[in-house]
Amino acid sequence: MPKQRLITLANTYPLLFFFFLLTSHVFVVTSKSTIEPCSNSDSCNALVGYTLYTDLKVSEVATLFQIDPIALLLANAIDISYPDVENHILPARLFLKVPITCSCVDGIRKSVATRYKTRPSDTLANIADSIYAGLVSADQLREANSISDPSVLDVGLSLVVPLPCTCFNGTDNSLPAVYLSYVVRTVDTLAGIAARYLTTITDLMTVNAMGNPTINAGDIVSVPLPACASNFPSYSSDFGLIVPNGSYAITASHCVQCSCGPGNLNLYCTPAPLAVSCSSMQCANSNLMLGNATMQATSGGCNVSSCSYGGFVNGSIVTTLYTSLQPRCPGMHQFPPLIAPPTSAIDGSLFVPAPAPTESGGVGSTTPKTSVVPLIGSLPGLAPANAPAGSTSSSPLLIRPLSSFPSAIILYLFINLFLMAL
Ligand SMILES: *[C@@H]1O[C@H](CO)[C@@H](O)[C@H](O)[C@H]1NC(C)=O
Ligand SMILES: *[C@@H]1O[C@H](CO)[C@@H](O)[C@H](O)[C@H]1NC(C)=O
Ligand SMILES: *[C@@H]1O[C@H](CO)[C@@H](O)[C@H](O)[C@H]1NC(C)=O
Ligand SMILES: *[C@@H]1O[C@H](CO)[C@@H](O)[C@H](O)[C@H]1NC(C)=O
Ligand SMILES: CC(=O)N[C@H]1CO[C@H](CO)[C@@H](O)[C@@H]1O
Repeated sequence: MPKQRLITLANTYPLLFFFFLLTSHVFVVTSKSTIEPCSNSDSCNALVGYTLYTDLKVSEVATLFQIDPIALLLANAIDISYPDVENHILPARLFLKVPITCSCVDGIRKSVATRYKTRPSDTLANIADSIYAGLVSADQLREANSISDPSVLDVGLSLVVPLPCTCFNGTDNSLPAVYLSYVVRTVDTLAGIAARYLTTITDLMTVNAMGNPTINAGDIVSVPLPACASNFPSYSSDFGLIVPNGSYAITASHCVQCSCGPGNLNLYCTPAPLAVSCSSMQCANSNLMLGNATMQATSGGCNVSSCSYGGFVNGSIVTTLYTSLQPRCPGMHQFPPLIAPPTSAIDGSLFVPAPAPTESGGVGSTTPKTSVVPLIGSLPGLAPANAPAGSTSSSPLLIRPLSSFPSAIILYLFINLFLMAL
């Protein structure tokens, strides 16, 4: 039930509205989300878990969140080499991880870069609950856009859609992590979420400052995902890049693609397979390209030279040549498995874990773009960088953003009822 309608009703017919409230359960349903206080103006990479409300093209989902369609695909390890992949139609109820930038706004972490253009027959409730799948509430939309009368929503308004996100210093238990804001469904349990994202109930309870493991549909839980951090200099435009295990990211104006896992959590970057013109990706004083390595077995061990990505600075791709002597020569680099653009949403929920590269012929699996990337295992100089946008994170607060609304109305109704009874 759209809450803005309830407000109007409450002002006009308090008694009637009170009985309506008694018979509905609107006022007991309050959602919780994890709020991270912040003080810096820094930002971090974060993800929101989004379930498609209808069939949408890749580019349409990207437009909903004002993000790059390629970034959306790669964050979900979807193969971007499919022809016309941006116009591929994704099925309703598919679950996607949407990469967003998490900022610090009015002292708390949130993302405010997303705008939605209202269409005929939109209501705040349907924008919040359906189009943005519960990532925002109608009340939050009303507040963020100072809408005094939500019952009249003009067509073509550009609404700010505040999205929940957390950074927590880019770490979880001192290891690099990216946080996924996950909207709890009726069928979810904390144990189920922990199992799906390979974490523990304890960790989820700590991250979300929960006193007990109870979650309710509509709550938004922050889920830490192990990730590969970068150590680009602070003046690079992709400073703080951090890529979750099992996924890819695009950077340097679509010239460079970085991936994380599965063998280790060292960020691994190569030229991106997109037809764009790029500055040189060759390491100085060598014939190695980004991601290339040479190995030479010597009596003292394996002499490994590798060409690594060092950030995007003033429109140039920074490359660094690392040479090291390792006990033995690393094997071929394993990439996170890519999946074909999804055509059906299994069980309306999620991505089944991508099949391991060895399980050839797994459903929808495709081989990564080996054409661009011959590579090796652990590269020298690519240790996890411990350099996410360093924020000072204080402990999280669990608040109930909607709770003030129903109690205020209920109080108002009681007063009205009392006065009428006199
Ligand atoms: C990264 O993902 C791979 C494949 O899903 C998994 O085997 C590995 O344990 C993960 N690493 C971490 C640190 O979670
Ligand atoms: C390792 O290889 C690099 C480049 O191939 C070379 O410059 C260097 O001298 C070698 N180091 C050793 C210890 O062999
Ligand atoms: C980037 O360019 C600006 C001016 O265009 C210059 O002041 C700055 O030093 C450059 N930064 C680097 C790291 O080269
Ligand atoms: C933030 O993360 C860095 C490494 O990424 C770590 O050195 C630092 O202690 C962390 N700060 C806090 C407050 O956790
Ligand atoms: C020597 C070597 O491995 N060269 C490769 C470096 O990477 C480029 C593109 O990533 C490949 O095309 C080269 O074959």
